[in-house]
Amino acid sequence: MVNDNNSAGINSIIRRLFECNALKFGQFKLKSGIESPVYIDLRIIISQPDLMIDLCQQYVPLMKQCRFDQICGVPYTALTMATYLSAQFHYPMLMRRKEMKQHGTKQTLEGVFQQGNRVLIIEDLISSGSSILETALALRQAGLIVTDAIVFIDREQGGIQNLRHPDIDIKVHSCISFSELINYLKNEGHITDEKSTEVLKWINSNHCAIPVALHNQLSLITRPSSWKSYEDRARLCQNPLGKRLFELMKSKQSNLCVSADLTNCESILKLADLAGPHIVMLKTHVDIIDDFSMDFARRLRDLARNHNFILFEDRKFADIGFTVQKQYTGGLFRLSEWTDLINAHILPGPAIIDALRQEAVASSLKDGQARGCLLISHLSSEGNLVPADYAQEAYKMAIKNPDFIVGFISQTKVSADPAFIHMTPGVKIGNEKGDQLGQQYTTPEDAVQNKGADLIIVGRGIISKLNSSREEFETNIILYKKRGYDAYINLCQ
Ligand code: 5IU
Repeated sequence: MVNDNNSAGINSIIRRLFECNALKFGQFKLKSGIESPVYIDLRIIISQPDLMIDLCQQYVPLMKQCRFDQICGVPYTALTMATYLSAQFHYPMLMRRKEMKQHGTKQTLEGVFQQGNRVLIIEDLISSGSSILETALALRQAGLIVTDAIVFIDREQGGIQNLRHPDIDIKVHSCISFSELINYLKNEGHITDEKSTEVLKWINSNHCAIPVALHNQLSLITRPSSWKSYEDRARLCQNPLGKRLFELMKSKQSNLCVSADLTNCESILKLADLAGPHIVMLKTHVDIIDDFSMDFARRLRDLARNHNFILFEDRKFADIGFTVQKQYTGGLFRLSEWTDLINAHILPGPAIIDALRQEAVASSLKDGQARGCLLISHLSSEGNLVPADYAQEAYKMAIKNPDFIVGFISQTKVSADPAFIHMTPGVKIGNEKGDQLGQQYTTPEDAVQNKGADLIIVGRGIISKLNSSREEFETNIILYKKRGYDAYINLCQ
């Protein structure tokens, strides 16, 4: 945050950064492959000692707010900044190697420390938070305590929220936010109004997540035993439906859910019968069916029993507890009688979970079948307004209700707890990036490896072949099944 005392100082730093090309505007390809209209490269300050000193001074008031014994810079740029801060203000430093040493002691941390010491992380800027997390994991693995990090620029791409996740729990303090920086450059006439609007819009719609492989490492600290196979994960589930789902994924060698977005009962039953051997779950939107009847629901349930898959009604409950109970049990659809799984928004607050659970338990007592609920943590549609900390709030509600919440409908990993399943829609094989109405597609491999999906949800990619020959339908669905499952298995190796 720019405060009055040091805003003059920080403004002069921003101007000098701009003048020496550390802040660039144009078209840049980022490490992630995304094209960005702005590029920030603070590495060059190592060649400008006066700028380096002034910039590091900005960290000092924030450091005074943190409790720590030692500091550690994230390699490489911030290593130089941490060195200055350490030497100038007499804070003992630690150094983390980015690459594992091939000879000698093989240690990744250099310097003197004791287990239980508190380490403050110094970084130049934050986008997803991955670099800070990597450093924090190395420090925590060595028995050090990490609670805070300081960065110069917050790119406002969700990194601060990502690191507030309860599995990570690092508070990041920043000297200046991206929008403050852009506003300053605009007000001083360094960039045009149009440029400022363009880059602020870009930043707002380009939030970034912690990569799946890194998120998975979190559980290595809390659960050192191997957990990655679906079998291992079934054992960790408190919810019997979650357990059944992981077991099905193992026994059917499938992590495929078909989204039966069809508008008449016969075609859904045909799909269920043809897809049944290859899927672990069939998802419905019953309110799009023209001729719904409870007889259809019973026939669908019989097919689900015969082919051994789970029935998921994508109802997206989002009302007060009193209302969702009635929507779940009553009306034309009487969902609680025949569906295994439903989903809910967390927007109305935690009572929505209690309300749905009460009815799910009552129905399970009647028919002996386990029921569960997913929380919606993200949406796949373009320009959706789900805020950056929504997934974290979903996670907090899920960990309070592990008996009922099976996992998340997500676009990135929400939890490192292997008992929770992550299901990802918006999956299609081919080059289509989306449809005409905001849907955004990704491949099975990208969904599993980069978006943290344990299970992929595929609608039109599969149902479009329902009226083709049986052989063509099967070849296509088997391709989805194989690509989704292989992607998961590859991730485990
Ligand atoms: N669905 C999404 N995105 C979401 C959520 C649900 O696409 O974020 I939450 C549903 C909508 C549709 C199915 O029923 O998943 C995807 O169908 P296609 O694969 O045909 O796009």
